[in-house]
Amino acid sequence: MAELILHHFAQSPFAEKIRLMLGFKQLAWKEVHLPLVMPKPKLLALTGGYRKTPVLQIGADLYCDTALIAQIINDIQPEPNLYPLSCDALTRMLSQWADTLLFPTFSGFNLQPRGAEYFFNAMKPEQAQALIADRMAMRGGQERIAYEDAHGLVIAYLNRRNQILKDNHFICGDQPSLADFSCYHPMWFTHSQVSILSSIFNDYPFVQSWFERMQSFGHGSSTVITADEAIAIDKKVTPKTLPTEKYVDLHAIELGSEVKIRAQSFGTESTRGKLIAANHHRSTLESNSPKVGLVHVHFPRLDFVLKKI
Ligand SMILES: N[C@@H](CCC(=O)N[C@@H](CS)C(=O)NCC(=O)O)C(=O)O
Repeated sequence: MAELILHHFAQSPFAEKIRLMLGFKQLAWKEVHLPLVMPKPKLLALTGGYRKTPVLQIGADLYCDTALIAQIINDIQPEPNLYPLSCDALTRMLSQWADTLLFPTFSGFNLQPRGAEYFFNAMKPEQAQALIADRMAMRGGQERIAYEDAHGLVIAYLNRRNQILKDNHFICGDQPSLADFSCYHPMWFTHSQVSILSSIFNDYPFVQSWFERMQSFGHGSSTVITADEAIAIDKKVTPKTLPTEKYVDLHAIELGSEVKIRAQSFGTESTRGKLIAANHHRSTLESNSPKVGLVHVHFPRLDFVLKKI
């Protein structure tokens, strides 16, 4: 089986979403520990510019964003299925909602003002300052959702989730699916990084027992390697042959054009390369540099902006 290398750091909720999936699928994987803030020269050499956490590397193929990484892991190890047939579209929609709305709402709750004090006090002051400045810049200067608003929303969302989980073991029914992992990681951050706020969950017993069921999947088995070792693995191979499929052109950009691609919001640094494939779900850029050789960098189509250079 292809060797999975996850570039991530321990405190990252989006990385936890993937670590837990790797446990759910009982996979073995390698991990490269990333710095929490820029600069990340070795990651950027591989991705051509994408900086977020996590990134999945398989040889000379780099997969950006957990929406795509989840699909790749499921393709490699289809059972247990993250997209059960009975709720394939629903679980994808709920997952996108959780990653783009539930997560920032929880961040507003987790990181102001008691939670922030608790979280940042665990670091050296200069580390805390660097992290705050880095994430402010990633938000383009936009403030987090205010604590009072976030708190009210978190309660409303927990109430709804508690109702769903009263009659179901998982969010879409009896089986875990993608949406469970996306709803899990913001709550995991509260429990693991700002446990001073965890008492908010006490009123939601069905959410709590669901959380414990999810947590019991674990992380599979992993081995730590360095970023240089990951680059050496990449340089030994060429990217996987792309599947023969129709190019889905949504932007009137011909295949083979030089393009840049970036996340729609939060961390909008772009990746440049040659557009070599795109279907409804993902686009693929090819780039070639002396540092990492020929790589294919893959992005989800949803929530990403594609432009011809
Ligand atoms: N939509 C992205 C979000 C990833 C994300 O925002 N990750 C955070 C860490 S949890 C991040 O990149 N922070 C800045 C960094 O690590 O450089 C995904 O699903 O992968």
